[in-house]
Amino acid sequence: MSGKLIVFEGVEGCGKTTQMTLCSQWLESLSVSFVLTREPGGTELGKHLRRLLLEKSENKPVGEVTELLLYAADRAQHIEQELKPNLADGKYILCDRYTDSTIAYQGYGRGLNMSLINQLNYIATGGLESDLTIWLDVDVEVGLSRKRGSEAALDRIEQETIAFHRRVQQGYTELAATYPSRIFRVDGSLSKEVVYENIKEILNKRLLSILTPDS
Ligand code: Z5A
Repeated sequence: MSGKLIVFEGVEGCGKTTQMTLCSQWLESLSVSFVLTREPGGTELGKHLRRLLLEKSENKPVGEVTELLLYAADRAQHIEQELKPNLADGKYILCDRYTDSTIAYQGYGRGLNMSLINQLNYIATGGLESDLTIWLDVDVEVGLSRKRGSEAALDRIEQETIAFHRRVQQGYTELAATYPSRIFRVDGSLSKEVVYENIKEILNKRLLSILTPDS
């Protein structure tokens, strides 16, 4: 596979969507062939799974293991239908969330068995790791207040307790310390413009320098 898988991770409201849009405009200006995608919901089947996973359903709560299996199912479909073919075509893939989200949310957040999560991640991905993961690090309160200040209603996971989101944040902190050559921390509390410049610098240094030696 000759493309590159670039993943954006972080707690709610950390700015993934904003930065992925800016990065896609940058790649376009460099004539780099890319696709934008996300988990959950990067395929037709995944869109149904995303709705089931995120809609609020007070009367029919989603069980924790069920939730884990649905994220794994979404990922397995995403890999086969989107990620593998586009990587084989040599495309850069900008992906909103991937396996580290499951470790952070279902592992650290929900406290599910980490070895089960790792096994499921492996089954779903066949071992396909990101080439580079940008972790947008913002305080949980900052991210949630950005979301609560926006028009959109909070979904099922956003409505979890602050303690849950803090455990998720702890998960990202430990993942970044464990995989320093794959996960790059970017301070997401800075202005959108500064965050974008910092991400560009990382991408340029790590992935794009061959394509764009002068940029
Ligand atoms: N999940 C899981 O549990 N397990 C898994 O395996 C996977 C996912 C794959 C959906 O994710 C949920 O799925 C998620 C984890 C769970 N939990 N929830 N909910 P999602 O990525 O689709 O949803 P999200 O995490 O809530 O992301 P988001 O809503 O798309 O937010 P974002 O993309 O990180 O942020 P944004 O839309 O770019 O920005 C949010 C607001 O902040 C917006 O008004 C911006 O204008 C503003 N913003 C952005 N950057 C800045 C800066 N730098 N300064 C000030 N304001 C800013």
